[in-house]
Amino acid sequence: MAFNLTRRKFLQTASLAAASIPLSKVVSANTGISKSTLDTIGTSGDKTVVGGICEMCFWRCQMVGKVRDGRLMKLEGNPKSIDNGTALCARGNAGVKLLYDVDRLKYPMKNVGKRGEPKWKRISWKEALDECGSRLNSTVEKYGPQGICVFPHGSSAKYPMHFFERAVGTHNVSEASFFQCRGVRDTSYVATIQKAPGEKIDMPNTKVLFFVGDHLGENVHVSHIKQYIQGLQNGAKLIVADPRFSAAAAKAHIWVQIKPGTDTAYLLAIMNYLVENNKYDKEFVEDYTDGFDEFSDAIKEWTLEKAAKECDIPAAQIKEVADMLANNAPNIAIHPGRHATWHGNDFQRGRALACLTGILGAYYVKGGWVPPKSPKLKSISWAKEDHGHTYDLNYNNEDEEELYPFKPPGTPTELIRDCAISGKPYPIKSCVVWGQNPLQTIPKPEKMKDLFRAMDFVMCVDVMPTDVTAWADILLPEPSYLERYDYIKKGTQWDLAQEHQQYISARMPIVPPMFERRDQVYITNEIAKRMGHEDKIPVKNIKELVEKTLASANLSIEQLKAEDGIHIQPGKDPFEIPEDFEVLLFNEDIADTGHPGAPTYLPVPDNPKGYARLLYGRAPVHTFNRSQNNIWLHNEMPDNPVWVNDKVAAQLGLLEGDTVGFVNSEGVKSATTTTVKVTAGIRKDCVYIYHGYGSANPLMTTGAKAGVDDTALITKLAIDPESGCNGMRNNFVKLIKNGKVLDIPA
Ligand SMILES: Nc1nc2c(c(=O)[nH]1)N[C@H]1C(S)=C(S)[C@@H](COP(=O)(O)OP(=O)(O)OC[C@H]3O[C@@H](n4cnc5c(=O)[nH]c(N)nc54)[C@H](O)[C@@H]3O)O[C@H]1N2
Ligand SMILES: Nc1nc2c(c(=O)[nH]1)N[C@H]1C(S)=C(S)[C@@H](COP(=O)(O)OP(=O)(O)OC[C@H]3O[C@@H](n4cnc5c(=O)[nH]c(N)nc54)[C@H](O)[C@@H]3O)O[C@H]1N2
Ligand code: SF4
Ligand SMILES: [Mo]
Repeated sequence: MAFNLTRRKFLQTASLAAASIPLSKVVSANTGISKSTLDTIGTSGDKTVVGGICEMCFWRCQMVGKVRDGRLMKLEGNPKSIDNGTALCARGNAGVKLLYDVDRLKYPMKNVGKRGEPKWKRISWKEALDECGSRLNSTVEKYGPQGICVFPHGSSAKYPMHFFERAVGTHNVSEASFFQCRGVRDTSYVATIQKAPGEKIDMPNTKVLFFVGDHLGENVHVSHIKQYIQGLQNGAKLIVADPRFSAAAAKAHIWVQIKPGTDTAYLLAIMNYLVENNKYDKEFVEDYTDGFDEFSDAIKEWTLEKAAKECDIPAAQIKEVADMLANNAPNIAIHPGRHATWHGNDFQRGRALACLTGILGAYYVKGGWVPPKSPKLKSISWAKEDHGHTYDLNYNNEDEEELYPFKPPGTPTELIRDCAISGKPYPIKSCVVWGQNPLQTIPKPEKMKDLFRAMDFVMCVDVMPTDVTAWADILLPEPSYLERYDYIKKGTQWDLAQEHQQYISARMPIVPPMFERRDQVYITNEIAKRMGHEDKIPVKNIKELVEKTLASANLSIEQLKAEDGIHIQPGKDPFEIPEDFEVLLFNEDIADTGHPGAPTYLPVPDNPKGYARLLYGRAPVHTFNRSQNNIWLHNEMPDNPVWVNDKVAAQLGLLEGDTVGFVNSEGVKSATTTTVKVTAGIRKDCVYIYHGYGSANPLMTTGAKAGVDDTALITKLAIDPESGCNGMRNNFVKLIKNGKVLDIPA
């Protein structure tokens, strides 16, 4: 390295996430903004380029790049940011290594071998686009627009997604961030408080933080982590319900080692106790809620004792938690969750979290759930047309979505996969994958392969050769987030107690794109021209899209650059309760669809004899599989050891560091092995691995075959009945050591 710092030291100073340093040391107590390393490293000749917006994950922190002779040397948080400040996490810092990763896709490629066993031939952009245009066209001509399915994710996938949804007219669009992530959280809150909740809790100013499965610290989003740490520094009590001793559980005042899948029973018992003992916020309930009587009737059965048995935790601890919440209400922050697709009973858990917040009056108050008011900008994209499908987060969708009345926007993944594989009720024959890796992020990956096999045409736009790219007929390379214009990041200052401020920033390239990579607007427009939609093209190029969006706030790229990449303006009071705000403790619309109108616990299947439940979560220094080939991050966490309870390990004769493989209850074996982590920090009935490892694509020369792929073992679906989202945690495994399958003791 050119700097006079070793790589390891560099990562440590820079990283919020590196497990070796306590977060509180990185973040200063007053501002939460760590001192910029800008002054201490790099040489004076380095040029600072503003306008960077990270996309190593989807939190999108604001950055600057230090560029020397046209080469990016280092990324830092933008000192002007009132959100992430000068802090980036380990992954954000390591973006440099994605940029220059030699394995990255460089040219358009055509697969002249088989899907899944590709032989790549470099072709020209014209050839590639002609083929995409004509193949997609012929699908539309033969089968109609719904014959195309789209799996998008990330900032570069929005424009093409809108093209296929709005101009072409297919509703078969399934975003990973909805159907495998937060869609069910959003619709459960919409069905309760008319709004998607975000992660909008006022943590810095709260008295009690309540996390149900949120593992902040391993789940790393910089400004969110800053809020969390500030809350703890300000003396907030922390309650964490998690079957595992997560990074958050390690900081908790109360760790609830709950049996997986039973969280709704737990929340209902807390609420029932509060109601029965008159410990809820009567005034708030009177003024702002609806359906209290039906609600309190419906949850009556959930005594502390009943829940204690169901959740396998002490009744006294449930009471302790309930009292801690009630004694500090309304200044309590109940985290709405983020990755909420767990066990297929997730809509009801979301409803329970939202109702608990309601009966304790913790909406729009200091330390409670508060939605900061962001600047308004016009969305510049393909015009919406009437194709008979909905575009918004609106839970009363019509037609085929009646199956899942509280589904997020788009079509549930399973409906698309079933339709594509069976050809019923209609054929789906082309597939567009853009910034999603469904072979490692959608349960039952073999079914995904069946979908690809059933296609006439598969195109994929990506930056790395991840698993899904091996299934494309045409593979197109995009510039990374460091080489392109696109995303507008807007928001408010991270601490609501500070003066209300808003910001607007736009992603601008830190270095120009290399090789033959082309951005989303170029690719989409060229395909649109070839599919007869030229007249609808909304912008000529990506820069125009950014300019037009900024213009709606009287800004321009030039002005943003002059303002160091971030425009800051006065904000609005986030605590003001909207006129139509209402917490629907009982929701008649839900009851009308045949689902429970009051939050209800739906039990999940128990472990089959001899199996442990497979749990998974975030690796603090990786983002899913997308960062596995990043050499800095790989070196920090090269594989994902499986957490095994110490007593179970003793019974099985397993030692720390033993090599093991997995077999699940449907007979699927892991393709790779990992090592054992023996710990008292996990329940006996489950094992845990970090998600995103074990890539099968050998073209990722660092990341391939590192660790075990959790998704490959997630072969049983658990579809949430209200939302159609994919639960993933009703899968059960045994460990294999030296070829011997070990039964997990009951
Ligand atoms: N088993 C299991 N499955 C999960 C989860 C889990 O914890 N366990 N988590 C779920 C959650 S919360 C989510 S949000 C989803 C995420 O699901 P995905 O969006 O599928 O996850 P990523 O790994 O981010 O994969 C995205 C793909 O985008 C590519 N990519 C990265 N940058 C760019 C870019 O700039 N342009 C383009 N075109 N492509 C790019 C990557 O190389 C990768 O192939 O996964 C869900 N699925
Ligand atoms: N470093 C890093 N940070 C990330 C990401 C990343 O890829 N890497 N991805 C981002 C994204 S897109 C998302 S959606 C978020 C997800 O982050 P979160 O929403 O916080 O995490 P999950 O993956 O849902 O949850 C994992 C935790 O749930 C616990 N758990 C498992 N089953 C149960 C259960 O039945 N009940 C309870 N109470 N707990 C249970 C696990 O033990 C684990 O600690 O992280 C974000 N942050
Ligand atoms: S949390 Fe980390 S990876 Fe995510 S956007 Fe911020 S710096 Fe990048
Ligand atoms: Mo997510």
